[in-house]
Amino acid sequence: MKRRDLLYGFGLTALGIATGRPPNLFPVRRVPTPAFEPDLDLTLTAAPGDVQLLPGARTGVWRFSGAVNKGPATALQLIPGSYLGPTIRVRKGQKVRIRFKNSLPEPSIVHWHGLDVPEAADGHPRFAVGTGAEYVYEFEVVNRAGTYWYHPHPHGKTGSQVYQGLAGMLVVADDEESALALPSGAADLIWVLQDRTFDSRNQLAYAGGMMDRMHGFLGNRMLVNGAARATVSVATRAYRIRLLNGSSSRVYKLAWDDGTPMTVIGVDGGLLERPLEKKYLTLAPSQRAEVILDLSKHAVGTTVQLRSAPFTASEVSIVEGGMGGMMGGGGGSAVPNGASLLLVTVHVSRKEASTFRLPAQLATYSPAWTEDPAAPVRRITLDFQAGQWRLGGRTFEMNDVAPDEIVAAGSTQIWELANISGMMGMQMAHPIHVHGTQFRVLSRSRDAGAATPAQSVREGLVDAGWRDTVLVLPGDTVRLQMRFSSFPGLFLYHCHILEHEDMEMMRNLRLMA
Ligand SMILES: [Cu+2]
Repeated sequence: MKRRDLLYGFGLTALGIATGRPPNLFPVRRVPTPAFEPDLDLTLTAAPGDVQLLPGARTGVWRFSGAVNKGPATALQLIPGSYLGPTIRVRKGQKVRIRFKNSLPEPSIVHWHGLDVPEAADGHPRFAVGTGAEYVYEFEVVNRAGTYWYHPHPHGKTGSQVYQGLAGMLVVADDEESALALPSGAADLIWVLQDRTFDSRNQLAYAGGMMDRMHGFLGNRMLVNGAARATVSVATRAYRIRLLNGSSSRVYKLAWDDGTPMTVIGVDGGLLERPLEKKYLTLAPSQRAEVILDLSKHAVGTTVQLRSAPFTASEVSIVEGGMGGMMGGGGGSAVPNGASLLLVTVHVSRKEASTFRLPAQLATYSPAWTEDPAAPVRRITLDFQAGQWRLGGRTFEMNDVAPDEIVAAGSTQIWELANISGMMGMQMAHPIHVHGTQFRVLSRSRDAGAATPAQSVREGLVDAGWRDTVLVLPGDTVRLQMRFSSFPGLFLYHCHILEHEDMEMMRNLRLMA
């Protein structure tokens, strides 16, 4: 072990001592804690590899692979033929240790998106480990049953690492959910929606130039679970489908092509109290939704398609002024935001007796959620100035925390996220993600002078239930009730357009014990 690693392992930074500043207590875990007895002990390795994505040459990717060191072998489930990492299945209350091994040619660190975990297990970019190094995560699953995911979070490299394939699902189960007897096993599907651009040799192309960074990268091919033409063969029964928008910046407005409503049962933080029927379901980057697709009345031989319905690109991206003509609305992609897209073709291929009835009540929030009229209000503007997307007028510094970014762990605040017009009129829809919490959307209002009505994307928004990522449309002010993690430490909030995150539309949040 190197001297530097030893210092980190014992919680001191050499830098802190050398510069005369008080040494930071870095809660870094390079080795397992002897006192922590995990129910589940995994190794998760990130490494280069290749997969057959298109006919012809195999595509080079970076991918997670896993192994179970202790606990049920079913805790890791591969998505066949996909570059996606294994789906990690855990139960609420389980103690989990994950040994992350970085076999990439550059630093990385993993974030468990949506999970409420101690500071040392949250994957802050300052914890990134180099090639050949390990980082040990130890936490108890305290979240409700739901569909979460994991992805890298190194500073400035999150977009390119996720793009190259580093992402996986993390599904939490609990007793309340099990009692509902929702479709399970082969009827519990995961669909990860991503867009990619391939070069003439079938390799992933991630430009990462100025336009892609400003507008967010948009690929020209839709992949679902890594498949380029996703088709699923199903029976005449009900399915639970867990959807993740795993794209860098694309917004999906999801609908079934035969007019079947989207029956939404869950969002980022688990099941809704009651199912919700929507004509469209808007899914922003990093958001999850769970839907029920009941095919019991469909005839064998019929087909249903999941599509992203068209909308005007300016609903999520407004570019005006002198550079408007040059920049366009879609970051130069052949397939701009709002294009009509085929995502999944579902073939009803066999008969199966089905007696599933969707319960009218899915969950009882405990403790019951209430709006707190006495909670302090913090207004945070989202805007574009001097070539930077900003949060509250600021951009990211690795250890920087402003006074209004220090709050008591476990406390409640109202956040008003105001998406205001910036330099040259540039304005985009930003999916804002907050680490270590699931929050509630209280209300969404619209600036009277806002440039576009954004009716179409707005129609599909689901603001009910627990969320860790909210889409703030241009001109919108969204009021959230935050209930911060009870774990003290340094956490993050940021835009989940991965190019915006990498260009530092991100800030620290310090939770005080
Ligand atoms: Cu953004």
